[in-house]
Amino acid sequence: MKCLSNCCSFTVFEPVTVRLWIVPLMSESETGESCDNFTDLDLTHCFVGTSLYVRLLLYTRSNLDCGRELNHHHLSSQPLFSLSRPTAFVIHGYRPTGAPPIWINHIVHLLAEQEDMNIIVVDWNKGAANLNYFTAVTYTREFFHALCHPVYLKSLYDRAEGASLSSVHLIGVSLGAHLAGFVGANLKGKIGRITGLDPAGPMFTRATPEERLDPSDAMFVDVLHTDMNSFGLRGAHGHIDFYANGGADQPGCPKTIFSGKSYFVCDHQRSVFLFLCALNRTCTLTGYPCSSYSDFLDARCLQCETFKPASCPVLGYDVSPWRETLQQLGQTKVFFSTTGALPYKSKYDTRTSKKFPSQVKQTLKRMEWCFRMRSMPLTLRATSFYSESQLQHRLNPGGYFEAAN
Ligand SMILES: [Ca+2]
Ligand SMILES: [Ca+2]
Repeated sequence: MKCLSNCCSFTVFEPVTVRLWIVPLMSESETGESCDNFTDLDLTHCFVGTSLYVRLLLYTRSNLDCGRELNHHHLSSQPLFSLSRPTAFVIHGYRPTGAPPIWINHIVHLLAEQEDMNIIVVDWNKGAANLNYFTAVTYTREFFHALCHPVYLKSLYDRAEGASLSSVHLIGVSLGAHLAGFVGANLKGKIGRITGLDPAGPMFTRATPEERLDPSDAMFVDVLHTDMNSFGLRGAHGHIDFYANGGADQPGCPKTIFSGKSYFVCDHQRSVFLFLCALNRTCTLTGYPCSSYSDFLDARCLQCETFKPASCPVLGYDVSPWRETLQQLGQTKVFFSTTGALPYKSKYDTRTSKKFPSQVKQTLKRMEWCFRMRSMPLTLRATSFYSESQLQHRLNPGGYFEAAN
């Protein structure tokens, strides 16, 4: 069935006729330009099921609010697309309601603020909008052919003087993160960067690196985890894996099913909102290398010497201060904690007085850290400046440190 107008009807189960209202794929901008919109579907489409159909919508600083659909096999036929600029592909995930992701316009605008680039929104809403999640997962396997045949993409960059696949950045959300991995793997890992925002867990928990996002899929892979115990994927999958608040549950998200849809999606969606916040520089989310979240909370992971002269890695667009070090390290797990609402302030910053010698500063940092992170009895490790007994502290609910003995 093909819809030629904004409204089409068809029979699902005789004699019930379902009428679908489809938001036009094209609209006019304020200046009268013709714009291509993200595919807007509804629950009825999801119930009936959609087949995979991929659209590439180009945004640049010249057309930030007016997408232009690209020809899959002739990207450069659109005059606004320039191979001399870096290119970011934004790939959404499973869409159980069929509605466009609410964050698409935000991420387009924020990416354009970072630098002058081609921003290509990969609209695979037809395919992602299925009540049956497993159908959407199946589509991810054939996705890269529909997105833009890897051989074509490679030859496009090979032919262009001064252009390189290393200037391509794939940003994938949930299932989109694995899609980005498949595209990257088919390009032999020559894509510059893949950012995976809470890569999807269901159907991927036992996947091999070839079957999911992994560090070999691009020259640099950074991953953010926010819902590992539900819709996200456990484990480390990039050169750097950021674990927000431990990577499983997020502060401010509902704890009971009585909160409705938000109960299910809040932790998972937080990955997008944290990344937007980082792009917007509203929040500075520094990740501290650590073996576990528990050790992080106990302030056992404050060392950033590995990254000198830079500090510890910060979530966001610019990874240049840490990129080479992280590539050499192989895979690094880093942790940070946030508050439960915008601007998702980090609960800890590294400000300490320069008047103190380094060991005292370290102790003060640990005390401040525990003050912020824990509301339970805690023990600080001794340094040569303080005896073990001096470092026994208890944090009371009022927020004051007390000597325990
Ligand atoms: Ca892979
Ligand atoms: Ca969770």
